[in-house]
Amino acid sequence: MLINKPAGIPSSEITPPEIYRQRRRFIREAAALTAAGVSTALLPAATQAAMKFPQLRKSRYSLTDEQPTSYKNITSYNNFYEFGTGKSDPAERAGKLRTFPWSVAIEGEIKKPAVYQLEDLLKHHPLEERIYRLRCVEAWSMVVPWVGFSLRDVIRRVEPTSRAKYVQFTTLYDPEQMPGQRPGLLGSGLDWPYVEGLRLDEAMHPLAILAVGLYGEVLPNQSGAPIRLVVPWKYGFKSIKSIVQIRFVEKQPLTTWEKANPREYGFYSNVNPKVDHPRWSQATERRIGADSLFSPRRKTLLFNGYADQVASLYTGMDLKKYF
Ligand SMILES: Nc1nc2c(c(=O)[nH]1)N[C@H]1C(S)=C(S)[C@@H](COP(=O)(O)O)O[C@H]1N2
Ligand SMILES: [Mo]
Repeated sequence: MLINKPAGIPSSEITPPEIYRQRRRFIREAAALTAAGVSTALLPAATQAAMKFPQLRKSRYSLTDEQPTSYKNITSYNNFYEFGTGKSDPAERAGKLRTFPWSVAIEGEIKKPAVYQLEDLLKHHPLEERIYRLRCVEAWSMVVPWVGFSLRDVIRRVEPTSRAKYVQFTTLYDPEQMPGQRPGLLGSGLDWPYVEGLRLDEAMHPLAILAVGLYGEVLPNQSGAPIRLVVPWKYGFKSIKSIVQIRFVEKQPLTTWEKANPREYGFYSNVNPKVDHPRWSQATERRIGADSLFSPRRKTLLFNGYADQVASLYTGMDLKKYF
């Protein structure tokens, strides 16, 4: 699936540093082009090919055989309130976000706090393709072939102390680049920057990933470039985009959506057909691109279908209380 091998080099001879240098080059190219406002669709095929990840391994954690949603749908129907609340706003407005250079401050209750360059994370953590369902709290869903690496490996590398109980993630705050963060017409009423959080054991679950691409290509800005979280058993809003800080903390972080409306959005936000949103049912969903207004609605599954893998994280917890 859109996996590109550099011409003339058999896979067996590609060494890890070579792959790393290639990734670095095309991420820089892609970033420079998007920063210049160039639509990648207009670029010569050779340049487009350079933006694809070579040598992606298939993950054993792609647990669905459902048809992936089209690239077009995944990248034109988005939630990214930093660029407006409309579904087409992110694709229309995020193009100029500068995603290179990019660093992520990893800090708090860990032994190795540092500001990590994105390239450094890519160098240390091999990428793979993970096909996951994504279920939005608004009762629609998609199937996305992400490119990413496991969050767990990053956490192990920074060595949490015994006081680390939660992980807090923060999106870039830059009203100049993100019009939705300015007071005014695009205002969503959210408090910026966007903050999300996971319990440390949730963050350590092998299904939780940091994604840097989709469909074998560098993430387009509207999808959360250059690095975003993907937690497939939770509602989409937990999967925070364009991350600049990962902080290990003792107390449960106050997330953006809880702050905005604690009655409607809880910290856990596990996909659960039996716990309705106060204003609508969560029992069913519509698959973007596949279902029409007349199609029968799909049943939403507990933990978005990942119950066999994640249910044990919540043994003994009242999921109606910890929603
Ligand atoms: N920073 C940030 N991250 C965000 C959001 C946002 O508005 N800002 N929206 C969330 C919501 S509600 C969803 S459903 C997913 C959507 O991801 P997608 O646009 O790649 O499908 O991103 C999540 N991450
Ligand atoms: Mo969402």
